[in-house]
Amino acid sequence: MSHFRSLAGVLKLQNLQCFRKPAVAGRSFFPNRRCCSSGATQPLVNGCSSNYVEEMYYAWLENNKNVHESWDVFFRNVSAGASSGDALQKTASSLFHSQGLAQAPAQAEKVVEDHLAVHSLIRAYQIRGHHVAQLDPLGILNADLDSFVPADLITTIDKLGFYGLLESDLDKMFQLPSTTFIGGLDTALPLREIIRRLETSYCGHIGVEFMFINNMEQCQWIRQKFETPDIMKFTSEEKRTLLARLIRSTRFEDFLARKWSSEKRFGLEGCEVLIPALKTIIDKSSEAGIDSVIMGMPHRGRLNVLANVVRKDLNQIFCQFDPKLEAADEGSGDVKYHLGLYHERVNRVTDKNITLSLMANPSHLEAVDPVVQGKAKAEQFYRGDIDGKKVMSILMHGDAAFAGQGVVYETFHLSELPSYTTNGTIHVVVNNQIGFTTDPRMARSSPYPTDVARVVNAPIFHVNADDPEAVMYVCKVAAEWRSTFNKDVVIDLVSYRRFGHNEMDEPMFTQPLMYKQIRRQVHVLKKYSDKLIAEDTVTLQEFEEEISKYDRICEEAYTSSKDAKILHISHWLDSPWPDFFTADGEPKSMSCPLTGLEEDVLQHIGNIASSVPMQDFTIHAGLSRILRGRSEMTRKRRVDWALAEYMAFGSLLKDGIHVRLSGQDVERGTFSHRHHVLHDQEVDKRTCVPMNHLWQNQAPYTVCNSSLSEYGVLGFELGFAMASPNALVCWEAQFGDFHNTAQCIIDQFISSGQAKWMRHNGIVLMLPHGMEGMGPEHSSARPERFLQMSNDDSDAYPEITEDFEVHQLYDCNWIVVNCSTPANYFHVLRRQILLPFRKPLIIFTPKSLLRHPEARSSFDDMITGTRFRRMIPEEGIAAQSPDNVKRVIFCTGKVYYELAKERKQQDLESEVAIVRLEQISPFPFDLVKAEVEKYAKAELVWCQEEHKNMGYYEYIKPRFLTVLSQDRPIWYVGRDPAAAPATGNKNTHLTELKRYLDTVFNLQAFEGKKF
Ligand SMILES: Cc1ncc(C[n+]2csc(CCOP(=O)(O)OP(=O)(O)O)c2C)c(N)n1
Repeated sequence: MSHFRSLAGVLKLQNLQCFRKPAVAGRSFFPNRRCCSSGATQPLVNGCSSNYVEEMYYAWLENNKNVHESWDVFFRNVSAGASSGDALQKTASSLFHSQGLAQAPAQAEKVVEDHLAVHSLIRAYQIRGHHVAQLDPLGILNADLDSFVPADLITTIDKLGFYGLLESDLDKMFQLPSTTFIGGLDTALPLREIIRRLETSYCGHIGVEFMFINNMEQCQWIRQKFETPDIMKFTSEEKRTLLARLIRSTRFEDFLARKWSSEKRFGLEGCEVLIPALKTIIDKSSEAGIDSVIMGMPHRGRLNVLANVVRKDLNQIFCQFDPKLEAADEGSGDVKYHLGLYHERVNRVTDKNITLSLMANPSHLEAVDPVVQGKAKAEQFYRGDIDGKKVMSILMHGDAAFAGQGVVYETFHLSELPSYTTNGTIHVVVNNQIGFTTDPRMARSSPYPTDVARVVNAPIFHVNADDPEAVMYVCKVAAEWRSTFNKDVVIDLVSYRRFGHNEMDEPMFTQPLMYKQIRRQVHVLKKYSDKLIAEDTVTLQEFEEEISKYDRICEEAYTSSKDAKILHISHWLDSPWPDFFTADGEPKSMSCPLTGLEEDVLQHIGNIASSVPMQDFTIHAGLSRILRGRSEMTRKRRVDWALAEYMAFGSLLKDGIHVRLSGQDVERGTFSHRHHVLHDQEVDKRTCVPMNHLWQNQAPYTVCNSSLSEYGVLGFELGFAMASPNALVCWEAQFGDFHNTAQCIIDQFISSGQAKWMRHNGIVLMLPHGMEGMGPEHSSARPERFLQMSNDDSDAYPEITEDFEVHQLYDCNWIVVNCSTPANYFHVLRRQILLPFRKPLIIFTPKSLLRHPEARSSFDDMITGTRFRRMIPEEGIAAQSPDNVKRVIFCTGKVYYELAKERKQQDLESEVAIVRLEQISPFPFDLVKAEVEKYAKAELVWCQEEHKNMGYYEYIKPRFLTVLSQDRPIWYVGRDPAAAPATGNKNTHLTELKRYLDTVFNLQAFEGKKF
């Protein structure tokens, strides 16, 4: 076989030596047998590409009657040892002699060469046709940023020479390869027609980029969709629907512009086709069975999408423009072009129910992408929609943001991962060829803004947005692509922005020539309506009536919007949880639950956690040791950190709560303590998740190692947590400090999401934290950052009512804890779900404590009747005689163990009390007050291992002073202020540790000092 492959190579090289780019001349082995049947009738001279030779060879091997006589002679000659060139000569001459043809062998070779050239030409259009497609409606820019015309496209007749073809060849017939569909039912076409059809398919208003896809079936599918003659046909009905949608899109923007000429709305003018485009995608997807679409989009055209795609009541949209209306709901709200929405309706085209949700998002472009994906994944998961046949996501992008924002890349890389895939997303780029004031040439290095999608082999359909039918066709194909292959696809709507970045901006400052052209540009609605009127699809009167009808709808909604007295943010919820809250959106109860468990449940989970609940499963010897340790602990009614977590997760699963833990290497655990996925040492890829073997009817447990991303993955998990309140969704950072690459998700969604969008979210962030001499990174999860964003008032001592604890949790924007015991970690995880509302939970999790012999808890602290302790007071000798206590050290987390050890060594257990703050925020004012009053004569110290300008001190200090009515000082002991979170020098680390331990137990340290 290799003989024939090299033969094909020889043929190629001999015949196509004039080609500059070897890729053009066919590049891959393609054992497609479909054309074998025609091989019997096709003579050798009609086709000689490498693929074709191989096809013929396979067919000949099976039976020499399968191929044309010429091939038979040829293969027999080669098999007899002739060189390929000789074989060809011999074949030609024997054939011509036997058939009495007068053609000379040299002519036969020319025919072969020409066929190869035509095959290459076809391929060139498939690969590079988009470079010359007429994509820019303005006709002034090149969508690929380059005016270069590929040498191998026949844009002028003289370029035939590139292939060694002549003008006289234009009317010769050429056999078409199986990798093209331009022939329709014809297997051969004249060269002139071949070029014409290729131009129609690849160089018109659609530019298709797909030949980088490493999948033959997918490439064939796309070729068929764009090459088949006359495939882009629309019925009159479809055209009328398209026109009606374009009218709505256009007139909606016009209406807003008329009524609120000086308001920012980030209008869609120049890309009005987005609305019919989305509607087509939704229609086609609904036809294929989709009944829930989750969308994310930036500012541009958002109000239009809300009005005309999601179908939000127009009067509610118009209310948002009234600056005098006050908000009825709690929270600070958001600007109108960020609000989300959830809406169930009937799709008029398919007559099927469909739910559309547009996710609320911040200004931070593309930040919502992974959030949408997470929510879509969760909906698919909870509905058992494994292949995404019911739920899908659509993401819209601006061209500058799509190219510039790294989270786009991170999101694409989730698209094919089993625990993160949404089974194909349709991306729509509103490519108005400008980013605010920045020209695309300054905004990206890639030819197209969409090149990022190539990493996942997503096809990219560039389309001139001033050709609505081309856009609709592309949308239809994209929807079919998704339902056929369940893979991402990109639609690049090459358009323009009629006005400035927002309605107040003057674009002529920076893009004068472009905007001169834009002013001359005939509106797409005008162009399309003229076309339909000219071809008698609609009459002018019908067109005008449709416009008046929609204008009337807008006017009526505008009038009724004037009656609104108040704004309801709750009307803009993108993820309502109707069964979780009351009809008014309130929690059904207001109690802080007990979170302990029956002893037998603890025992059962402990037993499963120490076992391998699968037959014939060989685990690693080191893991056997760990499991034995768990078994031993369970027997002794004790837990370490990993087992406490097991018990929290396992018990929630028992109650039907889905638990999902995602992050880098979480399955084993960065610190090799978790081991939630066991790997058979004998059978490759055989795994066992004991957590899923706990109870018969338990909820599923998902534990998944993520891609190496924080921004993308945390956003995804946040989205996942939005779908249902009955799930514990946890994201664990590899080390806590890495969370800052996801800072945007933390700031824009987690910290402030409820205030802006009234949306509850119970996501848990597990952030390994602790100064352990590991250097500036890997040490601090930056508690100060989270605490600085906590919304509890530092200066107001709250009213302490009976249900203060739960109210405080309800009012806060997130909960920040640093547990010092496994039992408390267990309780806080369970409390997260047992609370009657949802709040993000930030946990600073330990590293060395995972194995610290003292960091163990007894079942006694976890059984029924026990609960999360916001503060753990001194429980030793000091607590028995508080008046003898000279100093109370308040601290949080791991440093407690260092303090307790040092206190013991210095024999200060009756003079120094140590109090642990487990819930740092919201601050347990009530408990701290009780503790400082108990030790009324003692000096109060806050001790932390972090640097003074980091950690917790800046947060706790004003709150302590509020508790103390500013009457007593709270001294600081810890590391000095610093720029980096920790030293890189082990020795310095230990010196610093010794220094603050010395200070904290030096009872004279603050004598004579001023606070
Ligand atoms: C992450 C981020 N950086 C900067 C901005 C400020 N900004 C708002 S719109 C915009 C231009 C966006 O251009 P493009 O993505 O092409 O969308 P268009 O506005 O042209 O529709 C910029 C830079 C932002 N919103 N988000």
